Amino acid sequence: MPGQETPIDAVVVGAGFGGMYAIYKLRSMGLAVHGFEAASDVGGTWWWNCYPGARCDVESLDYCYAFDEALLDEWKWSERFATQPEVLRYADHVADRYGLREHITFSARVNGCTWHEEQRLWTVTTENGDEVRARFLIAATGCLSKPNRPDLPGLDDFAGEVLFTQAWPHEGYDLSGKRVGVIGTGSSGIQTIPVIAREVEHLTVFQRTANFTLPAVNRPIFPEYEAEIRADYLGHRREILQNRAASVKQTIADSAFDLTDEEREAAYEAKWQRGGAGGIPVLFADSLTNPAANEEAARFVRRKISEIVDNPETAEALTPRDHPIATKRICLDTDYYATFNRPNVTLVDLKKTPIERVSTDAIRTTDATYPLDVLIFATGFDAMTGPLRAMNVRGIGGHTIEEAWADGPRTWLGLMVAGFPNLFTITGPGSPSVIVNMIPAIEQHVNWVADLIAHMRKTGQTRVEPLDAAQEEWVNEVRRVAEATLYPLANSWYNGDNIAGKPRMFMAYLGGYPAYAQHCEEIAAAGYSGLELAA
Ligand code: N01
Repeated sequence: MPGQETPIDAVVVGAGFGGMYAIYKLRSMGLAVHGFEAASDVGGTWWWNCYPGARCDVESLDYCYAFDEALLDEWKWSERFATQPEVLRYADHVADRYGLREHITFSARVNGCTWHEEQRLWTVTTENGDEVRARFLIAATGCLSKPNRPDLPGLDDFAGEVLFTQAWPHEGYDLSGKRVGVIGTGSSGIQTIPVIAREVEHLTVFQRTANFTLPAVNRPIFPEYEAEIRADYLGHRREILQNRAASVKQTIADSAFDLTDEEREAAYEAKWQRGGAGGIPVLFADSLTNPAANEEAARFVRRKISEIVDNPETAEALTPRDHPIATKRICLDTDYYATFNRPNVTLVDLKKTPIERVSTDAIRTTDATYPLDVLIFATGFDAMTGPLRAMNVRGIGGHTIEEAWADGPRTWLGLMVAGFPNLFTITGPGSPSVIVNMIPAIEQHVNWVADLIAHMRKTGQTRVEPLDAAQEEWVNEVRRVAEATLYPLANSWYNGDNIAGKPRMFMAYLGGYPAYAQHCEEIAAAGYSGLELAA
């Protein structure tokens, strides 16, 4: 911990992949940097979300840092889609290899960040009473780190165990012989349900919205494929960064209608069998802009559900009909739909029969009572804005980020916020972040911030803030791009719909990684246009 008297160069909040790389990068430039992390170790989302079945849904060989070729070369992934423990081992390895832990205070949740205009410093405090002053504040707080924990009527009366996928006990929890309920069928619920169904006496799944999920087809990594990538790993990384999602290109045609009906069906079937990131909707570039193209993909998956699920009533309840496919985050699963053929699994359709009350040992819906020993919430997050709002960030004149974002998040490139000088939001709202491969997105953000800080130091500047007009332009651009797609048609966390009272606004930039990265580079090349820099 740095002394409280002497200001340091930068405070980094969060020790997930964003925070770890920010600490490494800024320290390698000779800056005095300190990190705070609420968890007891590194890993961020991969530290917290250690529920059974948690697994990455980006191919392992691409879900890793590329800033150091030696690190790329030495780390071996065992599966196509790494399990949560394996990703956490990777984070642990990175922390050890670059000596990051000594610069981080763990189990220290930041509860206040205040800008002091005269000194041009941020004061950052934690719940433990730590206090540090720094020139720059790097919020590497993640997009999905503030949990959404619904307050169901009677929940306090429940005498059984209540668990949360996003804060699963690290020592594990023995569910065998238990009657278990899961609320939530997003990525987390869909990953955990098939795994815990095999363990429990009975599993009741409480589904509010049927979600599209596609087979991951996880397996060991094909050795020939790995050898091909490793022959020129950095070249491979440069290549995938040319693709919208900063991962391996899957798109085979501009339009679903460039193929005949038979060809399209065969392409969907081949992708279903092959699995992989993004799944069926990524095959055609118009899947998320043309409703008819989207409907082709949706129809294919709906047919698969009806073929896999034995009970027609259950199959119908599992069939999404209220949003275009992939406009809620697409899920990748292993045996999700087939799990509902098990005799020990019951699906409850909360749209038809909502929860009335939780009692000491059951959930009562409008038509039945489901006895439970354990209740698991897989109910998601106050995404993107939640983590930043929770830090009580106060900018110029003591104004809070809460106030600045009363009508939805307004940022410049997802990186900075007018009224909050010297604050950088890694993968913040308005950046491509959650829509693309996160680790390359993090590296791009951190590198850009590091270059800006280097430029400021070289030119003797101590304060940087986006111009209001530049920020408005970016906010409008993010909106314009989103409105040209089908994404706004879904009720999703992308739009803030999952949190009562949250303003509706599409929170990620949908223009793709290459366009975004190029835009950032052009801004830097133009002497940081859109920013006000001051000595
Ligand atoms: O959360 P979610 P998640 N009563 O918001 C339901 C990433 N991730 O943790 O759809 C009843 O998607 C809610 O219902 P509805 C990934 O980006 C990645 O699963 O709002 N139900 C929904 O079914 C993902 O998108 C990986 O109607 C309630 C569910 O809870 C993001 O994290 C793995 C409810 C929440 O789904 C979030 O995923 C896991 C209530 N009161 C997560 N409130 C991988 O890399 C909410 N729900 C694979």
